[in-house]
Amino acid sequence: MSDRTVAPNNLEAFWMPFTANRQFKSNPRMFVAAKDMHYTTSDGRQVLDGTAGLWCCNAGHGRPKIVEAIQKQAAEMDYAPAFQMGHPKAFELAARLAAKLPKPLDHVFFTNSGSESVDTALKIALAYQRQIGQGTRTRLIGRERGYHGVGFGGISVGGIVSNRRTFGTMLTGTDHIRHTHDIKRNAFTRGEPEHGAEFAEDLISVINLHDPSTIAAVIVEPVAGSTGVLIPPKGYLKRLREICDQHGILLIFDEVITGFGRLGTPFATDYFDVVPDLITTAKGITSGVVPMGAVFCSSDIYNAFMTGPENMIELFHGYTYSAHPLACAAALATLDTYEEEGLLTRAADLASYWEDAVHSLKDCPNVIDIRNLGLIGAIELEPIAGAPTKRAFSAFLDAYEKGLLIRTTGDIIALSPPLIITKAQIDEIIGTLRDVLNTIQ
Ligand code: PXG
Repeated sequence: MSDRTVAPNNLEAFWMPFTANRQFKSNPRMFVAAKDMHYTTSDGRQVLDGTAGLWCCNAGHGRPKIVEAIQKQAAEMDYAPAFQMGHPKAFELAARLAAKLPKPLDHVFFTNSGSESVDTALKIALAYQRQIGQGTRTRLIGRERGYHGVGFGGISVGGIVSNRRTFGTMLTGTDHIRHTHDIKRNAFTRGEPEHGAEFAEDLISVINLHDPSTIAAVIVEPVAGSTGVLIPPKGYLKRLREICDQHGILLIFDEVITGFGRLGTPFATDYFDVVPDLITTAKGITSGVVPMGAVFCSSDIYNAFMTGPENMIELFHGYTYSAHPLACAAALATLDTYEEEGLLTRAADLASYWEDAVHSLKDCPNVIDIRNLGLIGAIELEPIAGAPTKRAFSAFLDAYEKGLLIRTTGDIIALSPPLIITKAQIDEIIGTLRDVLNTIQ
């Protein structure tokens, strides 16, 4: 047995994130290696990755170009100060990303995670409004069931109750519009639901309540991921854009999940043909290999800060590891891999096969809804009375035993495989899931 396959004896010290620690530690599940579409467990089993890690390993695992780039970068230059110094790969990466963005988005601010991207975008929005003489615009609007990471900014505009309940009063001056989930009217819709564009009108109520002159920005996930995959109703995002335009409010798309090919276009903004003022990303930017995030904005926003004495810092914000050399090397190699293999649009080729596959689970026990878009799928289960989340978690455990990694939230199973998946592997995911749904209580 090689040292990498040895499971540790002592699991106590590590306080695991978003995990039932005691349950995990009494029956641990360990991955020790990963290649292409599969993980290897510590007991030597292969597990098919139905979730691209946590929605991040879009190019699959152990991709040679990315591995080589990191190795080379670590040997060449480990770190360069992020403030008042630069290194070439940061500029090269920003330019390559800018070239992929819809106009007028063309500037990039680097972070290390989705949570940091969200905080960065919210702060840029507030500072920008002030910069253009709209300093009364201090409110930030999010949406119920929204997930924008776990920083105080992100949980304040976020709408997942368990992520907020225990953390005090958070940011003041936030408000929320309703989520768009409407299972009564839209159950088993393929792709974008017909019903619910009118939920966008909530924004008008919030604007009227607070007065537009107090609102800086609205942030939404184009497709809500973490909460269990809520696809926006037809026309909804366009309507949000119109309302923001009418009232001088910035629109932020949180594309931490939808960015980098998940919907079959480079970004969700391309898919829905709605261009926000700011986009937050992370995850797929390096295919999950090195932590990195980025916020995209327009020259208008960037240039609004490029005033005052030239020796002055324009935005008092940034991270020690913004544009870390290892992350930049990984991201450049990831973009190469995406481009060489056409991965940023590959989900479009697979989308209808994927849609038929996930919807074929409709008649399995306890399935109350199935949703899909691009290479995202969700299967919503009827909760066990008095024991919410238990049914889906049993599915997660059973799937893992049967060699498939899925993700569950509440009683919803979410699927988001690496974009390199084959049709045979899609069939395998669905076959295993059918077996799981027929097995669990
Ligand atoms: N915004 C969105 C839309 C996200 O999905 C974040 C921000 C925060 O990113 P970081 O890198 O700070 O975690 C996310 C993260 C899940 C799951 O299973 C989703 C996320 C993270 C972990 C699990 O749905 N999304």
